[in-house]
Amino acid sequence: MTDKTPVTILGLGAMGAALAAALIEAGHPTTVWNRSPEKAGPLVERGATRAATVADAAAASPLVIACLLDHEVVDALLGPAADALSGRDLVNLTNGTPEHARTAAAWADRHGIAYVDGGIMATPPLIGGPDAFILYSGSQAAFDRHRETLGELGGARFLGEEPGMAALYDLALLSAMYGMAAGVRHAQAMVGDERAEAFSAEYLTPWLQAMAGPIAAGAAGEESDSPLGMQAVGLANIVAGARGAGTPLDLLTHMLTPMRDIVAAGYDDLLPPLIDEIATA
Ligand code: FVH
Repeated sequence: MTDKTPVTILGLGAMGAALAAALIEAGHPTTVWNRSPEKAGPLVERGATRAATVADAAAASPLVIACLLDHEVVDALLGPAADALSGRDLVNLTNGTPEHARTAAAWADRHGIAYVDGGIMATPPLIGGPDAFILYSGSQAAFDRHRETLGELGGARFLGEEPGMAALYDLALLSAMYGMAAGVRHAQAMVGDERAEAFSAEYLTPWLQAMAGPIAAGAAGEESDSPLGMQAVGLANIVAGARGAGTPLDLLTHMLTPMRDIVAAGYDDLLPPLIDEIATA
């Protein structure tokens, strides 16, 4: 016997399987369901119970966690299981928009289901470890009931009862990640494939780690030690250097337009060469 809350996981893709594994590891009675049932095998070997249907899985636990491909799949699977979910707490960790979250919360409310939407800020191997955190918004009561259980998956951060907040922050953080990934690829392309690995390990990773804080603070309006005029000149040099290295300039062009406006607004003496550089990018 255990006093740990029984949990159901719907969806055993890379992430759902990691969530289930962390809960089993923490001692929660864990019921799993997946469209392709064979994916439950390794989890059953570790102690999970495989449910034959979504409704059976939902009925097995007071806390049901969905981690599926997208909200269309969630709707298709959970719609017919609404009666089984009624009276339970549903935490939906499927990636989606704030509008998806609000629609799901309204649907849950109509069926007597307490709904919490979530955004996972981790990759599957990080789940359950110190670097994982998960954003939640929606029913405060349901979140409070399961704060400890959800904490087994990674740091649990509640953003309030507006159901779309977790999705909004999730998508904003992901947009920063994809922007960074594009910048990394651009930097690696500039130095060339043969140097990319050593360059990344020795210089790029420490550089990005050191810069993340100052960049976020500067974008949030904190005073910067790096004057805009200097940055505009530097950006023009990056464009010229990338062109010299034969690297496509697409990534830089979206930064050049606002920079051109900034330069036009206050750096008249820098304007002609920068406009030339930018105009030909
Ligand atoms: N993996 C990651 O790095 C990210 C980290 C941040 C959060 N995301 C989101 O988590 C959701 C699930 O992602 P995933 O990594 O588990 O994705 P997959 O491995 O592709 O698994 C998809 C699951 O969805 C099931 N599924 C897909 N289509 C259907 C359908 N038509 N009917 C029923 N189930 C469906 C799929 O089932 P199966 O293919 O195994 O039968 C998997 O269980 C996602 O929102 C990420 O954005 C992960």
